[in-house]
Amino acid sequence: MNSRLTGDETVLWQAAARVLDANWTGGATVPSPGLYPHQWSWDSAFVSMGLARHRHDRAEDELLSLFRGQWADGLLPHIVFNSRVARHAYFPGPELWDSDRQPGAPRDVRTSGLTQPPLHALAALRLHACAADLERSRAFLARLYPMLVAQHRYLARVRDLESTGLVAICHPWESGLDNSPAWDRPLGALQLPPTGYAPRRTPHTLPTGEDYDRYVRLVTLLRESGYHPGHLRETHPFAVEDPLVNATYLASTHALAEIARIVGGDPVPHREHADRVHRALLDRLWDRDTGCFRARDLRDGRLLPVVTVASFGPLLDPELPAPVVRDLTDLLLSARFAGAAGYPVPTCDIQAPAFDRGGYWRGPTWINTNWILWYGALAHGLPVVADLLYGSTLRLVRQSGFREYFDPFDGTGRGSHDYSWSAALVLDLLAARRAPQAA
Ligand code: 2M8
Repeated sequence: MNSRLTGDETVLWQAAARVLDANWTGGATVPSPGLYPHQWSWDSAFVSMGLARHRHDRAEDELLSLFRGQWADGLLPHIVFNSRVARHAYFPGPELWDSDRQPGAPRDVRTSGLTQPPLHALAALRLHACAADLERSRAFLARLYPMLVAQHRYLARVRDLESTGLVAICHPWESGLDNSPAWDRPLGALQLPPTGYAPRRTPHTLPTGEDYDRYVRLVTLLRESGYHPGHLRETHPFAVEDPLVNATYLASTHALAEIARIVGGDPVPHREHADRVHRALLDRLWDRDTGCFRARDLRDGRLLPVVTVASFGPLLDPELPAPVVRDLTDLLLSARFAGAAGYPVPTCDIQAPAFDRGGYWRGPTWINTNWILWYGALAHGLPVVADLLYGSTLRLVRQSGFREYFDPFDGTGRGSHDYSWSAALVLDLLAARRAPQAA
């Protein structure tokens, strides 16, 4: 047991708050100062929800800082680089992306050219739900709303590659679950030039050198096309509709409707769009045979075979039909996921050959995916599942600290220490229990 964290909830709260204080750089939060020294997109969405419980002003600054990186077409980049950080502190740094040569990218800050799961409208609404000063919070939402609308418009216009209602990711990094076994098949099909060109990574991160060559190859293709929508649509070799990404997109579209209502905008187009995404999720990614959602590879039209934690992402859909919720819950509690793990939820089906208990996104339990499933379970009135996730998540950090990820069988902490979203989401969980109306 980690002696710092065995005390009551106040002890846990204070320790989580200390992590967020330490990782605050003055305008935003880094996921981990040593390993990820810039600002990441979905990290900031999670972090803002924790900050909202601790330093509300910082929660708003966190999101505003991220949106400094937004491109003219609405793309919200997955990394906003801090120019004060040494050039070699993180690979791939700004030079791989060349954002400063893209006419639509911001002039005063360098960014990546990819996205990440769009949880930001959901996060912004959650900030509002626990704001003490509602007038100030409403003004914040009014300022953020057009940026969120632009983010969603980009996704609908540029990433809905087959006009289905769902958005496609064009790189595994866009899923947030970088080396998930779900991507093995499309990545394996990628033609690589004869020489690798990604530098070796620090030993603790698990994607191998060859994975990195593939990741860098995909970025190079995007950059050389000028991040052009036509390239994404017609030629880019990695194009996948992922259930978790689309579930966050749907949840945030609902949140956008609510934000529109709060700031005096029109919620109706957002509601209509949410309905379209909801139907497309069921039509295109629900697999009746396996009783779960699976990612679809747009390049060959087939569903990808490996079932991962992303398969449960659509629990974020408030209108998911009851039989679908039942099938998902059965699978989640089965020996393929929570049923055989002491510290659920593993990020990959334990019975899949690709499962790896220590392999980054290939098996370990992560706090953010647990939080997403907890949030979805609450929305569907599944208190037993929500309690299981709540208890397992707090047990992990009490035992091993705010680590990046955890062994799903024995709870051993792995990856970086004092990882921001692990701390932030613990604050959100603890606060939600104290004041359930804000959950
Ligand atoms: C990891 O991703 C970055 C690339 O974006 C990396 O491997 O260097 C993932 O865990 C991702 O989900 C996360 O947002 C990021 C920063 O915490 O790290």
